[in-house]
Amino acid sequence: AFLENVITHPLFTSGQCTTRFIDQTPELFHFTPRRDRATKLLEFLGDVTVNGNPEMKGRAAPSPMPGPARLPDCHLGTQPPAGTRDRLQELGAEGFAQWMREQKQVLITDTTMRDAHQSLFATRMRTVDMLAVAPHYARLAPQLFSLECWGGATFDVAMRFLKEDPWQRLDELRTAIPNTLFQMLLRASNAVGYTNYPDNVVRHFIRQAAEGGIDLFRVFDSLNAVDNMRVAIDAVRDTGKLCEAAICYTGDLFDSSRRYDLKYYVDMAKQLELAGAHILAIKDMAGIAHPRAITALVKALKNEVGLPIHFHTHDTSGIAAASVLAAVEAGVDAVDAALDAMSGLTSQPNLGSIVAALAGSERDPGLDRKNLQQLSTYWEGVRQCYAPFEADMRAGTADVYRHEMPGGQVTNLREQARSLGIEARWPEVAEAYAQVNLLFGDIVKVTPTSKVVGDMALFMVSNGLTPEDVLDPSRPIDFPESVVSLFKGELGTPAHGFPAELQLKVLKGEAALTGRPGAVMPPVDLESKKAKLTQAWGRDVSEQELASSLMYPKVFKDFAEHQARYGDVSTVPTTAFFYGLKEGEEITVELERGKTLVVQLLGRADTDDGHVKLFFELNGQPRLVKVAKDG
Ligand code: 3PY
Ligand code: ZN
Repeated sequence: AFLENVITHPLFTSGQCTTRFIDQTPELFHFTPRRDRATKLLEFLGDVTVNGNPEMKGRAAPSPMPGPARLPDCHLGTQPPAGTRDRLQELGAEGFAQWMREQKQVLITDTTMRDAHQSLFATRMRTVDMLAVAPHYARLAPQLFSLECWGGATFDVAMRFLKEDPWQRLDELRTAIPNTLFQMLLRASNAVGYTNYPDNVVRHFIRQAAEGGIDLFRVFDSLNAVDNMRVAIDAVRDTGKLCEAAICYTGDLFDSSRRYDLKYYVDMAKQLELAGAHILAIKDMAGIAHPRAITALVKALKNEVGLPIHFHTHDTSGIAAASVLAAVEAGVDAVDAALDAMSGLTSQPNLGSIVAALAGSERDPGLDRKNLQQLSTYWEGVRQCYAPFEADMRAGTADVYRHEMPGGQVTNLREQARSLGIEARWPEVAEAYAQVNLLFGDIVKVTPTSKVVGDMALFMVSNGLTPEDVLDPSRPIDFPESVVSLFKGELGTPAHGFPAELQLKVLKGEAALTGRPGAVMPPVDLESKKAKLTQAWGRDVSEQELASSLMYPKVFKDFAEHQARYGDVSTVPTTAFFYGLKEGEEITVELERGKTLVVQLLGRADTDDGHVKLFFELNGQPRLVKVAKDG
């Protein structure tokens, strides 16, 4: 390394060095050891083995450690049969929507790779576990309408906690599953973040997602503000992909004390149709559209709008499958479900059971039940690795009709409560959540507004505040930042506005935005942002990485640093990623297509200087890694 530093130094190469060159050029002694990918990988495994994955702090590892999940028994040598993606390519977006309306079967979306794990174990499912079963999906379930496999919280969590590139996940899944529509959840102008982005950033993100492999964008706004959805709707349409615009279901259609009635939804649906949606989603993020409500809603929408309708719900109540079947009965065109082993509780209702219930009927979804069972068996094995992230929930609960928490939020909010040391007071948090909704004027609660309601609920419980205390003008309150931002109108403004007195108190006299937040945000100079990133990283930065950085600057930076230090860790088997290796344990890691490493931990020894020496065998060769012990 020293010699290399000498012969590459500019003074040396220009022939200008003197005899004092070595003494006067200290940088010759700065060695940046060239670490190949295998070395980086061993360092990562070494660090997790010695210090643990920081993500696992305070969580008990599963015991016994789960073995590999059982893959379906299917021949992968054949071309996958044509599916909905081929149909979209053939018919175009408008033609595809027309096909959806005209055909009889109920179309089924599998949410396992997005909402199901977001809702059951805080979005922690890793790419490697999806990728192993992906080619099987393409062959065993080509009749599926779509796979929801991207967007929502997956983008953030992939980089922040899993140290994976979400774009790479999309690309690899796309290669493995060429035939079925890929669906993502897009929070309109909040894209895949928690705050509004400038219009050109939203457009740029959608273009990258479409090019990266997304075929169907489910677009929603967290306050049901159609004006806030137009930028995203137009951008999706420009890509030629399917634009599914969502109405977020809130409250109870039949409860006259609530503001969300049939007319409200029908009006919104008509606006979305005019705005250019190809498909209409009923997004029941909390799972509170009970069978009677969904029947009335689907019938009304079928009568009043010409779009195919796609129903999304969660099983938090324990009776969501009844709503799915009611929606099918009422003529809905497509429904969401999660494969059996990943269904129920805060996730989607059970896909295999819905298919069984409809088998032989006029609307039989035409999926092979034995094949679905094999896929589910695989997920059952995968789920065990993520047990430490699951909320200890054993049964459905009718309480969801009162608090209206989105399924995807329950595990996260419990997690936040845990980190504040108030997890044992969960029933009070749920109660406070319902109170905050009323304090805020009965709003739609879905990411990001649901997060604001959750923040405020935790704030009230931790500080022992009642709704009366919150409203009391003589009691000063330092509201959480997210609450201030909501009342400033930074996520938009509900059609009925915010309650004036509380808004005054929260904003302490500051003015609020009233229009669409994106309308007053200057565009970002994308070229110069990219140039800055290129300079900072000393390498080419892709448009996708630019999009990651625009969404989450700090998270992206930390992720890119991790990647520079340890390489791509997405292919490390999940137990090794979270729990490290035990002595004697052997794993295989695919570094790139056709290049597989076999890694075994042979033994370990503590040193006197606070390090641990790990003795690995890498493809049969001994390798020593020395890891500093944390703290
Ligand atoms: C998300 O935005 O991530 C959601 O799942 C909302 O329901
Ligand atoms: Zn959902």
